[in-house]
Amino acid sequence: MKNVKKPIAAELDLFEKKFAESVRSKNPLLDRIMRFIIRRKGKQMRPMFVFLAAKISGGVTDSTYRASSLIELLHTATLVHDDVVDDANMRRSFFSVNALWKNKVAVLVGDYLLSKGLLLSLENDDFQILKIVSTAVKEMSEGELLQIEKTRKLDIKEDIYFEIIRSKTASLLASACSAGAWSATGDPETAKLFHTFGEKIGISFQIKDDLFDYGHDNIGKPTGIDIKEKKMTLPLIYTLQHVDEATKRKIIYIVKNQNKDKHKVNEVIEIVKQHGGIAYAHEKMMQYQAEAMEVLHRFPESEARNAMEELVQYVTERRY
Ligand code: 2DE
Ligand code: MG
Ligand code: MG
Ligand code: MG
Ligand code: MG
Repeated sequence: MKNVKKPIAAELDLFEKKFAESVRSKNPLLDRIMRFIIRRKGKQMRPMFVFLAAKISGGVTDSTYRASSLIELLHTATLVHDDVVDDANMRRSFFSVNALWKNKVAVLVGDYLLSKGLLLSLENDDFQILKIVSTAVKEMSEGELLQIEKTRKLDIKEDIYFEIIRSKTASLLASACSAGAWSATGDPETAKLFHTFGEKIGISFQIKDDLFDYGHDNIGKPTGIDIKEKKMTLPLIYTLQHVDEATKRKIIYIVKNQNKDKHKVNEVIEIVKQHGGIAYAHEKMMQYQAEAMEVLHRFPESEARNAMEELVQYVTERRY
């Protein structure tokens, strides 16, 4: 990550200050929670995508800073809401907002972050960027709902899986790259290319996240949570299509009825490993990454492009 941050180190520093300012609140409870969120910040990959996309396509402007704050505000809002939707107690190796302050507060905190993002853009007439990012948030909500609907029926084929991850995860990364490019150029073609690039990265990002759940390359994340939530992801979807009827019935039974039993869940994970589910998902992830690189290589080589390449590699090589 050192080389990724090098060409945008000053920008990331300033971003961090601006972001912290942008969530400040006079309400003591909100202020306390905002401080908590800032202290527990993640890897901040999305701002990196925004700044690098801007650098590659023309150069960082004032609007690039607002774009990265908008993206991070909405990203944070969706995570806070996601943990409510998923009933998750942990986020970034610590307690989630809903675990500490309960669902009611978490929903409102997400709303607060969302409205802060909207205001930041509107107050500065960043209409096109707001349109790019709001489209992504709409798609994320649709993706989450599609996931809930399909999860209930335990009926997910590969094409639906890709539709879900494209909308719930890739759309935001696509909009981060696209907004970054737009802030630098105001050019629809460049913004569109970066949208495609970000979408491919986002898909490989979520496949990686789903692989973690099977213990692949994982040094810090809990495993088996997706099965516990009856969430069928690519390794399992592939496996179900390549095992005999009896094994298929057994897996479905465990996911449906024994998904809280850690031993049974581990049994499913083992079957998935044995039948090449991990290898297949890994191959797909690398395929999307290669396609993303192809798009990136339409831009001339530069320090920023090299950094972006490294960031792209990091998405699939990270261990947590
Ligand atoms: C992560 O999925 C995807 C999250 C998108 C959530 C979007 C929501 C709409 P995961 P992890 C809930 C929010 C709408 C707003 C704020 C207006 O697989 O493993 O659950 O990180 O990811 O929990
Ligand atoms: Mg979740
Ligand atoms: Mg979720
Ligand atoms: Mg996950
Ligand atoms: Mg995740």
